[in-house]
Amino acid sequence: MSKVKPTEYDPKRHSEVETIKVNSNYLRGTLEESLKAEVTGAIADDDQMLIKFHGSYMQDDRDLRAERRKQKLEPLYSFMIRARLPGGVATSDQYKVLSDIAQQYGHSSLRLTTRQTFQWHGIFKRDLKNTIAGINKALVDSIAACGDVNRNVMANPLYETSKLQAEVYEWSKKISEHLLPNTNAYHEIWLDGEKVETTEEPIYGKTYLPRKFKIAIAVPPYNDVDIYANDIGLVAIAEGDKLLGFNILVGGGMGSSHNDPETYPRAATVIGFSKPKDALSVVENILKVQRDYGNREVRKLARLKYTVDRLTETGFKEILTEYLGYELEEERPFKFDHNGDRFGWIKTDDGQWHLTLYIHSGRIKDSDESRVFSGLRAIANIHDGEFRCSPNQNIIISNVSDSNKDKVQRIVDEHGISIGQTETPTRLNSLACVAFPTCALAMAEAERYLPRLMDKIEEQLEKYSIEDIPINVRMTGCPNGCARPYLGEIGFVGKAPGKYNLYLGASHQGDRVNKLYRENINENQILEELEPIFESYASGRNKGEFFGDFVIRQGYVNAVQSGEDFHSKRSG
Ligand code: SRM
Ligand code: SF4
Repeated sequence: MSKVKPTEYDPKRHSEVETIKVNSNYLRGTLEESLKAEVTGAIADDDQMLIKFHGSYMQDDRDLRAERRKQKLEPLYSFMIRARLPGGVATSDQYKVLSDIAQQYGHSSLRLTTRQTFQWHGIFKRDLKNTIAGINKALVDSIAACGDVNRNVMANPLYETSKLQAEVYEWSKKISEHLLPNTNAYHEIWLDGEKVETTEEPIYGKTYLPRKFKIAIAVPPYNDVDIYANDIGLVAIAEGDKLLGFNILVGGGMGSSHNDPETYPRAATVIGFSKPKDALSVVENILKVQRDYGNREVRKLARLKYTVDRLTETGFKEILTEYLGYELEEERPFKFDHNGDRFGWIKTDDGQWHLTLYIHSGRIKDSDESRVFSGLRAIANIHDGEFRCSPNQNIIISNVSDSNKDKVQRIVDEHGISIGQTETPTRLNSLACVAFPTCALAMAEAERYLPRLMDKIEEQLEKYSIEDIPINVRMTGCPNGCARPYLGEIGFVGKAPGKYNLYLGASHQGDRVNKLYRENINENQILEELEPIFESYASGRNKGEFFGDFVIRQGYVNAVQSGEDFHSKRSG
């Protein structure tokens, strides 16, 4: 195994993005000048890369591209802003501000993301600074929500033992804060902070990480954070309410490119156990191994999952041991039985109520069917607890007192918001990424299309009387995997407008990725392919057997254990 660090900055070998980072004066670039340029709604090319570290992406409205081109206008540029919200928690007062900002600058719409936070879309350049400053006034920021750094740290939003939950939530904040970049650029550019020269980035260095980096914490048996999709996963090991430590997982990730065997989704693997007192250092050192050994030449191969596979798991652990100065302890037994949200009211052991609402495709906005945007804002007016984002694009009204419970329920009813009692479990377990019109990388629709496809899939499930069995369905508009489609028992990945690759066979608990079953098919073909499988599942499943396991037992696809398996010829 080569222990040569490939990542000391070398402009001849390294990708252009590395040079942009090095030359950026710690993420400042020419962002201030770009914001002032009134002739265009865009910002300079290098700044488009750097602004990601500040939690924003430049985008354009793809629905309008052709028309604007015809009119010889530049594309309708605007910006997406993503909040950093460890564990997905916002107080009711914070939510009021975040919602009001969406009303003022973001078309009265908020996006609940698959990593437990809020996004605003369609912010024009002239409003960008006010918007980011406004978010910060609510004591929420967007630092490092995107870019080649550690992103929003996820943690289970809710389970019955409130003490353990509170502790794990604190860990998500601690890890997120610990891994924030040191540069003052964000405060200077967006908050008119004093200009302070940055002399070093103690954890990251001048080139930050080779690629984005993601961390999640899960408390078994709930895998609602999709722990296996993260660069680092921490699985809390507890005795009752007492946290004993964390099993450490590395190398999860979803992104891949169509027909490119070098790229693949990978479920993270367990490499050991850490006591709470060492956990921050373990996380920091894994990140540093990735910083020093990750691929800085080819961005598509730069995620930790490829570093782990290149070094081998044993090799990776050897280097980590060197960095830590000791070996991780043996992993402890754990079991997940659940991946997804639990809807409706639950009461925690401290006597507080929590209501998980089902938000169609994760979009908070008013429509003919339900007035989700207005309803949540009205709840914020009377609620003094929290709004918790789930990792599955839903929202939890959390810490509601007995006396407020009926009032909250009344607002929910008046605004036609779903509490997940009338939908099939399969619809409740479905996820779709944003895709069109804002995502620059979308090849097909997702958020706007999945609900319609689900209507038809539900008809089939009902026809074979399997509508009460939860099947995880995930759809993305491209193979980057933002709704974690490769962890779907049924995954749809956009190939072209109206065309999807159909993947089958992820585990229901979310620890095995799926495999390509049919390529480039339209809606009719999707339904034709799925119906006989549903029919056979209805009559041939074993007791308690989940759909993802059934399709493997029946040979529709092989189980995927590695990147190689993902691309090898399927059976069936
Ligand atoms: Fe993602 C890029 C949206 C979760 C893997 N993702 C993008 C961009 C920024 C497109 C771009 O680069 O121009 C999308 C912006 C669309 C828009 O208009 O908002 C985008 N990703 C999202 C969100 C909003 C999807 C959603 O509907 O909720 C999610 C925001 C999460 C957050 O709050 O931080 C989102 N993205 C994910 C996840 C899921 C997760 O992290 O659990 C993944 C798969 C896990 C992983 O990282 O491997 C994911 N996004 C990607 C990738 C592929 C990365 C790779 O390793 O190859 C890209 C493309 C890239 O980085 O080059 C990408
Ligand atoms: Fe865009 Fe692709 Fe991510 Fe969907 S999966 S949001 S289409 S990058």
